[in-house]
This record gives sequence, structure tokens and C-alpha cells, in this order.
Amino acid sequence: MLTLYALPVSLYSAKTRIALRHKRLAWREELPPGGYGAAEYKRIVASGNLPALVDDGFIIADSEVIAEYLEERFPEPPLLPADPRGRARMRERSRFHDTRLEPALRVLFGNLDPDSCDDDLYARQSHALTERLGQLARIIDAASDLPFGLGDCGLPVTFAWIDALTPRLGLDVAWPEELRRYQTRTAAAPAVAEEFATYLPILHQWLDAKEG
Ligand SMILES: N[C@@H](CCC(=O)N[C@@H](CS)C(=O)NCC(=O)O)C(=O)O
Repeated sequence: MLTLYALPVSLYSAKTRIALRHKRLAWREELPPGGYGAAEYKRIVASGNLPALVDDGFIIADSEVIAEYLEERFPEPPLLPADPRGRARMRERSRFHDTRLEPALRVLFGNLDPDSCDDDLYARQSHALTERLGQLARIIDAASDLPFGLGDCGLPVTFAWIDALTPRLGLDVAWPEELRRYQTRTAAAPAVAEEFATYLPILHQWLDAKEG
């Protein structure tokens, strides 16, 4: 059976579980041995990255690498369209998530404690997220008819984080209407809905605990 090293609340762990669920695969989940950032875990996964996947002794890390491996190892149901342009659009969407949108959100993770409230940072990141969401709307619009796939695994999770943090931090993020429609559509995809049934309560409990 596949083993996933993951943390329940980790955004990229949720992205990977969505890919696994889409593939209708069974897996068992383990916390990183020794804990988050531990040397013990880095002896297994050199980069220390979460998530990592173990398939019969073969270990790989990084959600995107894992998703592409799953696609090649278990082709059905697919995470990538059959034609080269559709595949490229799906990858473009996914890479935009990992390298542009999520990093603009991640900047906030060090400042979730109400005691370290940083209004300038919240204003800067509201602006950065608004810009990235505008760009994403155009990227999605270029291929809005693609069936659910690789590029739709991480985005709903990051959207959920933005929505959860907006009232808590008083963010001012503008969402293009068509992106809200895309968000509703992907949240209804079975793999996302299944993951969100357990993930969203975990996310909110984690944030509640931060607020004390
Ligand atoms: N690009 C990576 C990002 C994953 C990521 O940032 N994971 C965090 C936890 S959510 C992590 O591994 N942090 C510990 C580290 O990098 O040592 C992926 O897609 O897997």
C-alpha cells in the first residue's frame, strides 16, 4: 500500500490527498518520524519536504512530483488531458499555484498570531493575492472546459486558506467573479468534496488554536 508522509493541516498534503482521492487509491498516512523539520525525517526524505510518498520502498517528495508519478503509475482516471495543449494548460495552472499564488499566501503564515499582528504585511499580501487571483482567472479562462485534473488539486485548498484568513486577519482581497465560479465548481468535484469534509474542520481548528 502507498504511504504518505503528511501533516493533517498542511496545504500541500491536502493537495496530494486530493490527487490520491481522484485516482481512487488507498493509502496510509504517517506523520514525519521525529516531527516536523526533524533530522530523523530528513534521513528518510533528504529535503525534509512534506508531503512525501513511499511506493513499495520508492520514496519521492514534492506534491507536483508525486501527482505526476501517480499519473504515470496509475493512469486511470487521468489527472492530465490526452492532448499536449490540454496537458500544458493543466501544468501551467498547477505550477502557477505552487510558484505564484500559494507563496503569496505563505508569507502570512509567520504572522497569524494576533499578538504579532502586522497591518502593513496584511495590506501588502492582500494586494499580492488580488494580483495573483486576477492572473489566475485569465489562466483558467484560457482552458475553462478542461475536466478536473492536476491543476485543480492545490487551488481549492489555497482558496480555502485565503477565505479562512480574510476575516481573521482583515485582509482585503478582490476575487474575480469567474474565479469564484471556478472555486464553486472545483469544490464540488468528488475528490475535493471528500477531502474538504475532513480538511476544512482541521484547518479552522488549527486557526482557532492560533488565536487562543
Ligand atoms: N513545493 C512543495 C511545497 C511543500 C511544502 O512547502 N511543505 C512544507 C509543509 S506544508 C514543508 O515541507 N516544510 C518543511 C521543509 O520544507 O523542510 C510541494 O509541493 O510539496
